[in-house]
Amino acid sequence: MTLFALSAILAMQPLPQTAPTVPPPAPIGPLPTARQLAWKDLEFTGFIHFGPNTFTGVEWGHGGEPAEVFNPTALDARQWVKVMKDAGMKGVVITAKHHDGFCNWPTKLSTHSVASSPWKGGKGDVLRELSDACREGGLKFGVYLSPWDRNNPKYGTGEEYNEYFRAQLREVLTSYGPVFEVWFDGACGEGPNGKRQVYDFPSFRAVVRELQPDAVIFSDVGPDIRWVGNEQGWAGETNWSMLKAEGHGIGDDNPPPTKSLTEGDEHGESWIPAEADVSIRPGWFYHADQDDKVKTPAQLFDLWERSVGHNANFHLNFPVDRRGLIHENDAAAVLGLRKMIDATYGEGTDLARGGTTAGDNMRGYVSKGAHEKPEPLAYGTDRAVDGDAKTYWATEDGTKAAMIEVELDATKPFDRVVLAEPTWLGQRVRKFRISVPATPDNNHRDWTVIAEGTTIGHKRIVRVPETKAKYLRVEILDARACPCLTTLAVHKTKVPG
Ligand code: FUL
Repeated sequence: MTLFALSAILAMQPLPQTAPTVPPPAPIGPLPTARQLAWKDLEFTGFIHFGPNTFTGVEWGHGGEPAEVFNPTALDARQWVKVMKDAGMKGVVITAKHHDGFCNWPTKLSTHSVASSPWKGGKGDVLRELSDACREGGLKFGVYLSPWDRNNPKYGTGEEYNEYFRAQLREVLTSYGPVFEVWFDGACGEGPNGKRQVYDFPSFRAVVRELQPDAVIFSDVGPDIRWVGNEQGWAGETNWSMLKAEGHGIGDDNPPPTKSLTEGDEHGESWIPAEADVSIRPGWFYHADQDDKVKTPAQLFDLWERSVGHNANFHLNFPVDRRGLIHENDAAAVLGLRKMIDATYGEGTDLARGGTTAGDNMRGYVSKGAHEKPEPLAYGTDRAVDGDAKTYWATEDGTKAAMIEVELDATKPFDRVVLAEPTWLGQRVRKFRISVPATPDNNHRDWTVIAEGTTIGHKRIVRVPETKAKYLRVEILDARACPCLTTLAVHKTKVPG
């Protein structure tokens, strides 16, 4: 059957009359908050690890390092922002304080900070330089503040340290303008006196909500964003934005099973989407002997597709070097990644965009006879190929399976199919299948399955074998509620020239 024959059959179906304005599908919970939706749209963000470890060459400082070791020779936060902006990142999170307790801002609460270092004669403030550069360059600014503090004598005392930590949070959340993300590491080791601390996370979160209500809070179990369960930068092919967070803690304190962090949980009671973090080098902090171990653009592209393309955000770390710059090798690699993304997914690369579509179920479709001239439908199949992430193809309530077809430019091969759901209505799709006509005459009777998959969510990039076809069919085989798609796109990977 051709697309047009299919449309004609649809047109002949005695579908019920509907009101002129068709209501959207009812959302199915749990649902994202506005701040979670805004964060998800960022897709690709930067991470900066910088502090005494940069100068001592370790990953975890013991907290006894003298502040004198911190002395970048040419720190330029504008260079960091330029690299990240050029790479297409939308925000950056910096280690305001790592486990060694050294503060990258001149805190009034401790002497273990940039104020005691030789850098800029003790007058420097890394958070100020970065937040100013972010404002100028149009990048969102976020902070990592490690609760584990191997320097502060209050660590391990209980409420006294928790109060210190909340006061630090207040400083960083009130001094540098809007903060889009607050990153709570779960590590909880011993402090300078050998004691461990019991963190009061509910009270830490309350400070963030009070001072930066639009900021998302990251930890193993959210509340807004979850860790993806590995530090390699990829999410599961199955990846629900829901998580069973109840009863689980942060760090070593009864964490959720790794699989549920990597794949989420269809039955999770909370909407907590995944952030996939990884460093562009083996270490989070700078080590000169890793200058030749920077991930290649092709490796980064693979991770980008397996994070952003698996319904997670990609959070890529740069270990700023001893000069206070993103190293040339790291900058070249991430700009190489950008070129690869643009060559494959950039403007004008979608072979399905604006193509003729059909489907076996369209919400609010009313037949006016076999020879009708189709009118644009609020939830027609064409909404999935219009390039607008806010419009979507939707099906009638009660539907669990539905099919959409698109006519492609037959002359070009492809190897990627991109699908996306309107996640503000909840994540729905459990299972899908992608096919192309089995015969060169496109008889529309025989189809070859080229891929099968599970979840979709905000964005699902499906790697399919290189295929040349005139038509593409996506069958949603199972869903939690009537299927909807904002995007059906088709691309061919290209090595940039
Ligand atoms: C981990 C930390 O222990 C590492 O040093 C690094 O900061 C990474 C992002 O999170 O838990």
